[in-house]
Amino acid sequence: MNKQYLFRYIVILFLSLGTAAAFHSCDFIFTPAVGNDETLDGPIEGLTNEQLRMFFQGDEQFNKVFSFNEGLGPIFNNTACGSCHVADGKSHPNANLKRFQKNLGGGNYDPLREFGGLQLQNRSIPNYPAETIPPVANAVSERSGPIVAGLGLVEAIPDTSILAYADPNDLNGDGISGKPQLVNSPDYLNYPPGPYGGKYLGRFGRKAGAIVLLQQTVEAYHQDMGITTDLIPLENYNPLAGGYIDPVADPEVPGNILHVVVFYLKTLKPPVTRMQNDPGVIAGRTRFNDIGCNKCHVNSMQTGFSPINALSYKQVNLYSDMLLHDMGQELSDNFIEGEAGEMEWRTTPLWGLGIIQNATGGTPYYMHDGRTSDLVEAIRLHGGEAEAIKQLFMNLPEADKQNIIAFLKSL
Ligand code: HEC
Ligand code: HEC
Ligand SMILES: [Ca+2]
Ligand SMILES: [Ca+2]
Ligand SMILES: [Ca+2]
Ligand SMILES: [Ca+2]
Repeated sequence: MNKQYLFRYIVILFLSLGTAAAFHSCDFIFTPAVGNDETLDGPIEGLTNEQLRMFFQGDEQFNKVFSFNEGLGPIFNNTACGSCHVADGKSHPNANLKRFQKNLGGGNYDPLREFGGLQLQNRSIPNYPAETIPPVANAVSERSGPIVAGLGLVEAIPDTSILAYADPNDLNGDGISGKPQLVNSPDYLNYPPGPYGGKYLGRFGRKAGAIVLLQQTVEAYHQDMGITTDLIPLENYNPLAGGYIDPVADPEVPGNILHVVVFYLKTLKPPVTRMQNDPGVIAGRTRFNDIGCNKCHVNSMQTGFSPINALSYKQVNLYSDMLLHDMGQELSDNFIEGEAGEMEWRTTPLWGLGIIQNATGGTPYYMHDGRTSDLVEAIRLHGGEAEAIKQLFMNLPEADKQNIIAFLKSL
């Protein structure tokens, strides 16, 4: 389960055998997080023993593969959280999920609930039909699972810090109009009316539709795996096939398991940077900020108070403003989600970018649906609000472009 600890142990063993000289770089040995920087898995520093115990329980549950006898389905997309967030990283595009709706124009849509909208569950248990996308759907949003590391820190960033970057009407005239996703809290969270006209600031998901990690987790169990929890105890079934009684009493996952999985997400360490002393990386960072990539990919924010000490008042180098941006026609999914229109996406945090290929067979996949494995192409796909800054990138001398790429891969 934990390569990095084994690795540390081996390093210590080597040191005590006096063979340290066998390593060609001292850096390699004395970096505090040796081995830690090649994997997204692992706890954030500063957890108590009790918290570490919960973390490891959560890790196990996150990777637990559900079977029919344990409540999987009747309809589902995949059998474990870890099947889509492989090693806590991004999913392979063949594990993408799809949401559909009928976009009626002018910001209106029909969620097509009678056909199982909004999420397509394309798999099912034996003798029960999976869903298909009905022909009336004119919007299909295909999404790959994002990196889940570091999200406890992201959750602990105060709303005000994120909203400080919002400029929905571009009043400062820089062409960037970050917009907050504002959503109603689902009944099962039992929240009071939110601070923004009754709504809350959404942060999680590709269009930032979920407010907190608990919500994201409950919905993932229910929608992605067909697993009921005490927050959503009713099965998700295919409306065209009718209700379904399975052999497993609901909730299929008890509250304490839900709790450790959420705790695990909260306390997964943020991705660890690499090659920070490389001259190309240093130059790339400067260029990245000079040409304005950081207007959306805000380098860092600060957490506020958290009941989990390790998350309190920490710098978070997430490279995102956590806001929605119009990214142009080429990235449109024609799909509306809350405040997010067809062309709008939440700025993807860029941390972990350099190691995501470790979990997907050596090939990385970028953008919301994993459509490209090439970072330059990922940047070229930026349109809309990012068009002008993308052009600045495209017009850079080749060496500067390569430095920016090296910088991205160091995150
Ligand atoms: C079928 C694949 C799949 C499965 C299974 C799955 N996820 Fe996800 N996950 C996704 C996708 C796709 C998204 C983006 C969703 C969106 O855009 O709304 C996501 C988003 C998330 C996020 C938010 C990430 C971010 O950057 O905002 C978290 C946290 C998360 N999933 C946790 C879980 C947990 C916990 C489980 C298991 C209970 C799980 N997921 C199961 C595909 C999956
Ligand atoms: C207007 C805001 C904005 C600007 C400016 C911007 N980005 Fe992005 N970036 C985004 C959004 C939003 C996404 C997610 C788009 C998607 O997945 O469809 C994204 C995605 C990315 C990704 C893919 C990440 C992944 O894991 O899939 C990379 C790499 C990236 N941006 C790099 C850059 C670089 C380099 C620049 C400067 C040349 C830049 N961005 C400028 C908003 C922006
Ligand atoms: Ca079930
Ligand atoms: Ca459905
Ligand atoms: Ca602006
Ligand atoms: Ca059941």
